[in-house]
Amino acid sequence: MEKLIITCALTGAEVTKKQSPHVPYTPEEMAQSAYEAYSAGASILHVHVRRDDGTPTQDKNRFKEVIDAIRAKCPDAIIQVSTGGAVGMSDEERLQPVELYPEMATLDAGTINFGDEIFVNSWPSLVNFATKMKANNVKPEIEVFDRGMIENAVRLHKMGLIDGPMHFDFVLGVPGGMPATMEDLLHMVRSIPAGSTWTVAGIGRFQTPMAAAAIIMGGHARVGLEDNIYYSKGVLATNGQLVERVARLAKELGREIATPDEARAILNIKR
Ligand code: KMH
Ligand code: ZN
Repeated sequence: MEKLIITCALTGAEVTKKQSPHVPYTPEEMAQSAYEAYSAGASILHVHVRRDDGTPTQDKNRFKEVIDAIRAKCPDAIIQVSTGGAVGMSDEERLQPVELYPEMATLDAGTINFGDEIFVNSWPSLVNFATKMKANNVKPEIEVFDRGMIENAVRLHKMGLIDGPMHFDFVLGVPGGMPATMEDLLHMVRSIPAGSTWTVAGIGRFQTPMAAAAIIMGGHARVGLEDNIYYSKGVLATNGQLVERVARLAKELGREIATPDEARAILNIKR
């Protein structure tokens, strides 16, 4: 089995310091939390950015500040910027970090109910996002919250807007999206084109079980405070602790951890 790529979703757009003091906001906090995750075995850092007061933003300058701070501590980590941003942002706002030519960016592959809100990703938006990523040589991580989104990605691939082999992230357990069960994960894995790679991000208490399933099934795992703030019931986690646990589980199960360069080779990313 190929080595395990661990992605750490450092902060997201929704969780707050009120919920957990470990949620990083400032460039310094982001760099420190990224360093702990990277040292524990994360080769990809999934980056959203916040203002100092925690407000989510897609501002290009703020992204640059955060990426520079992370780079100083984690020189070879793969930076994956979010183009999902926060619910309600415009496409132009969300696409700003792609102008920094990151190695990877997320491409959210369809519209879903997202808790009480609606996360809008219309077909014309998907074409727009994929076109910009391709033009800037950015590898998309296709974020899939529901089965039909795989078909949107396949259609973009057939149009020549996403190169193969594609890389998917199944985000399972969002209220409004697919649940985080073994049956659903298996269905997703069987539905992607042959040769594709995949990661799973289980939301909340499903984070560790889904990561364990990925380790066993030959997929890759995403953990981090964006998706889950707890280490165990009622016990808050840091990003470093969440990554460390997955790395430990992988070792116990005989799966080696990919370095950033090994992750680049697996995902076909040329620096
Ligand atoms: N914050 C969510 C609305 C992504 O990073 O691309 C979208 C999200 C997905 O977090
Ligand atoms: Zn995200």
